[in-house]
Amino acid sequence: MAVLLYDLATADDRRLSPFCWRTRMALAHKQIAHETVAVSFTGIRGIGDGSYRRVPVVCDEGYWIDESSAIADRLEATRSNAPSLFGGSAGRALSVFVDAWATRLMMPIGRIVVPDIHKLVAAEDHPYFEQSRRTWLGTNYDAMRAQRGEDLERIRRALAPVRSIVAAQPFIGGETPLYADYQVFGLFQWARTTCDVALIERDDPMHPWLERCLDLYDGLGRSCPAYDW
Ligand SMILES: N[C@@H](CCC(=O)N[C@@H](CS)C(=O)NCC(=O)O)C(=O)O
Repeated sequence: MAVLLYDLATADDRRLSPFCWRTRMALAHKQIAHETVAVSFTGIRGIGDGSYRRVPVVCDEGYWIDESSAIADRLEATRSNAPSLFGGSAGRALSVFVDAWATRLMMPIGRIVVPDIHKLVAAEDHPYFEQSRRTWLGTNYDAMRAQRGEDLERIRRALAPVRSIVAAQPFIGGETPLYADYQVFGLFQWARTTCDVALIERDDPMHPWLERCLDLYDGLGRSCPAYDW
């Protein structure tokens, strides 16, 4: 197999990483045949030459690369005959903006999903996962759960700009998706593969967009266990 994607997985093979989902969707968008290699949190250090601390990591015909945005750039540059991930320089700039915007949602979503992810990760990951997430989020699982309602409100308010776009057109990219869609979709995959708290309600105008993203590439987003919000 020419292309391998090292993809974060829980003990029951839920593919939970928002960043790996960006890359998985980008690979499908670019019509690149690939295989995924499931890794646990503590398994990341065993990838390649042992220097990686985060996934996604891709081995593209022997060329190793990490960082989801760098991977997207490489796929765009090396597969110029396949559909574009950005649709030109304006779409590439849009993705930089969406990356920064999505990063601001990581903490409130993290506080919602992390206590549930703890129950799903491999047993050998438990001590590392609890300590690292406590450091990142600055609080313990009970306090995260207590804050869920407030975080949910914050997330739903923060989704307003994307909501208004996808209420008016099928995808952020227009009639068809761009990488910006996958950047936002990754956040939803992180949550729906691990947590029964729905980030959006069924009557939210973002819900049809989420369904459209889930339908892409023969239902790729539905290919691992997840909650049906
Ligand atoms: N900026 C990186 C972020 C990647 C990242 O944070 N990946 C998480 C999974 S979502 C990870 O590998 N975490 C490993 C850990 O926390 O030990 C990217 O865009 O690829």
